[in-house]
Amino acid sequence: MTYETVRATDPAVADALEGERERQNDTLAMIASENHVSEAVMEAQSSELTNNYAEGYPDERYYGGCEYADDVEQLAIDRAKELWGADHVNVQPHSGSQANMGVYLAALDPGDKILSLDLTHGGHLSHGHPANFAGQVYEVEQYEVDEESGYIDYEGLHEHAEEYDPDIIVSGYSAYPREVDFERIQATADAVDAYHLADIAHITGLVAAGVHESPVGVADFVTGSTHKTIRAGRGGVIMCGDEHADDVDSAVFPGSQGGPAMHNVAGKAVGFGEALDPAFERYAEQTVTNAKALGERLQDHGLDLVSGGTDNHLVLVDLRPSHPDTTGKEVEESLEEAGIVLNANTVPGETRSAFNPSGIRAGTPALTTRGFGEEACCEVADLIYEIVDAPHDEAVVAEVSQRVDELTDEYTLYD
Ligand code: DSN
Repeated sequence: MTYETVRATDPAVADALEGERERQNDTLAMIASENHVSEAVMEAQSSELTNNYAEGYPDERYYGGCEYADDVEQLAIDRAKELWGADHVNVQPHSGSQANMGVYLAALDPGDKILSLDLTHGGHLSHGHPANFAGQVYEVEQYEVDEESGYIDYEGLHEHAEEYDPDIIVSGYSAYPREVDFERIQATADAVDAYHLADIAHITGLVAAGVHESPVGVADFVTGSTHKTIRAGRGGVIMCGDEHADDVDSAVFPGSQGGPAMHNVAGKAVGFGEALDPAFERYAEQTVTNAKALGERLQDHGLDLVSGGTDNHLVLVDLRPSHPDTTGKEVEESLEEAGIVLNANTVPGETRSAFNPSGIRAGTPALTTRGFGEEACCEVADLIYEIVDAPHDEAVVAEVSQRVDELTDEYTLYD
């Protein structure tokens, strides 16, 4: 995609857009929640649909001029249903957080009780953190992972639910490297007569491709984002059974959003269509294979992985056992200087602040999109280790940077 038209009228913005394209081309994106969409998705996202007001749903709009908006939204809905096997899908949420907001509005009353995973153990702000609307509107208690094993403490969760009597249990996480047993959490939700929201934001693509257990048809509500392990552009999605369809749709519009961002819905339709191609299943499998290879190589270097490994697209490294004086932030900053972009992350039993935590989180969705296989991911693990071991050594940073340049030249991205 070129920005010639923007440049003609607005060189400052064109500079920033071109700078960002170059940044993505020339660095390795390892933020576990990021990916690179196709040119087709980007073109759809920049279409004339950005001009359109389409409040309502296909064939039931509050505005005229929605003929093509209807076509695009129906395509996105039909493709999403096919991908995830859901009875009902709402493709309008602007983000995963807003998808969660839609479910809370559909299922809860203000003051109702949420039981969700603690943020520092891998949860998400929108699962009830005090700084988020969910923590302000609802009563929230949180469960944890077992600090020894790093796995969800399902038994502790069950006991906690029996004591707390929540109205909704939230599963699905932002920094959890293991397969989630949605059926077991559903059994707990059933036992305490609570709804179950499975937020699969991180693993939407893995679930669609069948490389992670699906909560669709198990949990009452499933939310996801459309830009992490699936490459459909930035946005959110809600899935549920037909019995919740009207409540969910009303909670999204008019409950929490006005007109949908139809240009993004077009991006979702294109990205979902791409994910229905059998090649996407191979992509999702390779993403997981790559994460395992990355993790094992980091372990070979003596680094400690939370839970001892990964079943999905991300690894979470606890730096404390191997490098007690090094923080995640220091490593994040030096890695970025060398061209590897990931994020510092809290780890279970965190002893530092969330701003300067003890871990790093690294994901393989974007590298896999670039064409990386296990061997290249092992090399990236070697580079990460070199920086972890000497984050302030300029010679090491320069050497890693040079190797990153070679890798980005070999695995090209956008023209
Ligand atoms: N903030 C995202 C992440 O990085 O996991 C989740 O929304």
